[in-house]
Amino acid sequence: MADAGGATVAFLWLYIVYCNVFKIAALLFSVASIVASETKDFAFHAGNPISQPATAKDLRYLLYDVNPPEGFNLRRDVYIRMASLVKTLRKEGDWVLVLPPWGRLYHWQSPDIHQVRIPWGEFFSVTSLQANVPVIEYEEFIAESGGPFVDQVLVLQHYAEGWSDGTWEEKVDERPCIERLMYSKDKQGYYRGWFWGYEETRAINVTCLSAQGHASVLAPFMQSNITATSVMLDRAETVLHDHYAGKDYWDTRRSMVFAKHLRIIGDDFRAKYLNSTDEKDHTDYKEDWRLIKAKLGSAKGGPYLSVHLRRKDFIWGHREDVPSLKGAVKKIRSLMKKHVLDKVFVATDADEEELAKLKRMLPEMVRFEPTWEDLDLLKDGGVAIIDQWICAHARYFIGTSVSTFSFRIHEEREILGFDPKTTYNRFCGDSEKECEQPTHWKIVY
Ligand SMILES: Nc1nc2c(ncn2[C@@H]2O[C@H](COP(=O)(O)OP(=O)(O)O)[C@@H](O)[C@H]2O)c(=O)[nH]1
Ligand SMILES: *[C@@H]1O[C@H](CO)[C@@H](O)[C@H](O)[C@H]1NC(C)=O
Ligand SMILES: *[C@@H]1O[C@H](CO)[C@@H](O)[C@H](O)[C@H]1NC(C)=O
Ligand SMILES: *[C@@H]1O[C@H](CO)[C@@H](O)[C@H](O)[C@H]1NC(C)=O
Ligand SMILES: [Mg+2]
Repeated sequence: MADAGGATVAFLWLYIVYCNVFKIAALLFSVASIVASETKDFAFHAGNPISQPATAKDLRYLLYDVNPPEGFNLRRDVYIRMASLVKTLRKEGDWVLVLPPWGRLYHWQSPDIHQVRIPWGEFFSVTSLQANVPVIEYEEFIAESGGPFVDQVLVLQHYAEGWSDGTWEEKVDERPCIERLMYSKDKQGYYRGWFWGYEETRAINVTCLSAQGHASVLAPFMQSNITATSVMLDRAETVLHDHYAGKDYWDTRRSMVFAKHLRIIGDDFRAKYLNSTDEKDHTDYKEDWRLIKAKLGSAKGGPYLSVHLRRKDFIWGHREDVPSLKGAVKKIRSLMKKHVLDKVFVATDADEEELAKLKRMLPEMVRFEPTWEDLDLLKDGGVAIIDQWICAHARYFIGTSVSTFSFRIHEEREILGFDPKTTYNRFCGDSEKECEQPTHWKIVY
């Protein structure tokens, strides 16, 4: 089937080389001033000890990490919770969110590819994130805060006793650690741990914190009981969204703009193989997410059906709500007929064996299949984003039940202004005659 296109990849090489040169220059000449001049007033940014010596001593850093087995798209959701917490913290004090490098994800199994210590800039537009809340990459944190040290790690956990007398209440308490601590003391008395693959990073203190409630339930404790400059929350997925699908949720979600090089590759692929361009499809995009406010139903989408077919761990448990390949293909054909679409783009994590079977049953399917060289540059995370971007631009989308990968596509389509009927669809299991369809979450601007 289709490859990513040699010219695009050559362009990408230049782009990444350019980015790396830029990154080094930025570190040498002070990150903030360059970012500021590049983005003018587009982004506000973290305080900077060089340009703002008066506030430097008050600057505090929030770092976080997520339970190792969690995948890319749940991690994107946890980012939204932490951004919300930082907004709350910033009501009292100059807090900055440090972006946890990507790596060692269970699903990122492509062999021979270096997939740790990946900065957010490889997947997302960091200036777009900064227009929502001050964020910095981890390496900027090291450079800015004086070295690879985290003052205080708080490992979040639930309450050992569960909900006391069955009533839910929001609370936070320092408690002994329930699970085995994933940090150990070295000879110098510092704590060593995973720290996103940065072996030289050490924590000065690690304690456990039982927390129950929304992300911002942590704010009073962090403001009053902790004096450390840099505070890392481990197991950050333990806390809930402050207000799921509210204005603040959507501000943060809209700011999570995919990195430009990934969007360009996705757009080139759409044009080349799917006869799809923003102009024809009414999916115009603006670099500044704050200017995007598409009316529901205004996006038409490219002349293809898009499908997210989640397999692997979703079928190992023989879940009732996930179809067999045969069931999925039957549904795909009926949707193509109903919507008069002769092309189908398939995003899937199916293994080799299932993929071969799917190709036999659905020979006309179009997939984004990177070469090894492409993959080496884009990484599994970049390929997943390109798949999501192409799915997001189709005239009609159908995803897999309770997959966060599919949920993120719903949101992307909501931002682009698709009619909800073309977005909030999922495959039913073979034994389900009808099944409950995903919820429509409307953007609050
Ligand atoms: N490229 C690509 N990767 C996928 C696809 N579906 C799943 N994956 C991979 O599998 C992971 C699934 O984990 P996650 O993001 O947590 O989504 P969820 O488990 O479906 O809720 C993704 O992050 C990708 O690495 C797909 O359609 N295309
Ligand atoms: C924070 O400190 C105050 C005052 O010392 C104390 O009453 C409170 O219990 C502490 N909070 C937590 C969560 O430990
Ligand atoms: C570690 O942090 C806890 C919680 O803030 C504090 O009670 C304790 O004194 C700290 N230990 C050291 C050695 O700083
Ligand atoms: C692409 O789409 C346009 C309509 O938007 C159509 O006129 C044209 O024939 C299509 N090209 C191909 C190759 O399908
Ligand atoms: Mg997952």
